[in-house]
Amino acid sequence: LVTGFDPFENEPINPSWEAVRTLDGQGIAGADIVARQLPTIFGESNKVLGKLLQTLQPDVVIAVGQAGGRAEMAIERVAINVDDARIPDNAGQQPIDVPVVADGPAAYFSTLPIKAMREALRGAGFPVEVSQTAGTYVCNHVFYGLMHALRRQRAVRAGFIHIPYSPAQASGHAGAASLPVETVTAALRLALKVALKTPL
Ligand code: PCA
Repeated sequence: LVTGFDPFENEPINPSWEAVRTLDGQGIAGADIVARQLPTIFGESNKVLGKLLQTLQPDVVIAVGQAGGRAEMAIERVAINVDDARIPDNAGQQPIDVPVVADGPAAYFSTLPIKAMREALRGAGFPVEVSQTAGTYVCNHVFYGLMHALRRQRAVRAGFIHIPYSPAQASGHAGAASLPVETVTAALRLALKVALKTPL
């Protein structure tokens, strides 16, 4: 399962959805890829994701989101139990300093092979880093919700990747870095392959 988000904060598109949508129905390393969109909405996003996890029972989950201003793709290491929104979400909610899951642990680590993915992607020429924070907005909320939902399913590899603006988006943000959507899609295919092939 790969997910992307719908557009937020006045952007006409969200490159995370543009990059994953074309993977839907494709195969990779013997696995079928399902790509779905999540709403950029606290709460609702994790409801939609929870239903997808139940119905699909995926082997690997990579949630993808836009991180405008970042220069590289960022494989996130850790999800934290905090919602602290800089701007309202697509439903007008702006939670400040509240937990994603009441009484949940402070954080969860990604169960993706983050270093193997970084090496493979760099080796193939994609700009990528390991990131130590997914922020405190809807992306971290979904990353935390994902890891919490799968906390007892240790055989499922799951995590989050942030991506830069698309070139068209970056043209509206002076000086911002960008990465073509097709490049992101190719990198995500490789990331999925590594996640499927690297033993736990
Ligand atoms: N990026 C936002 C939420 C949706 C998205 O694509 C984030 O980084 O939290």
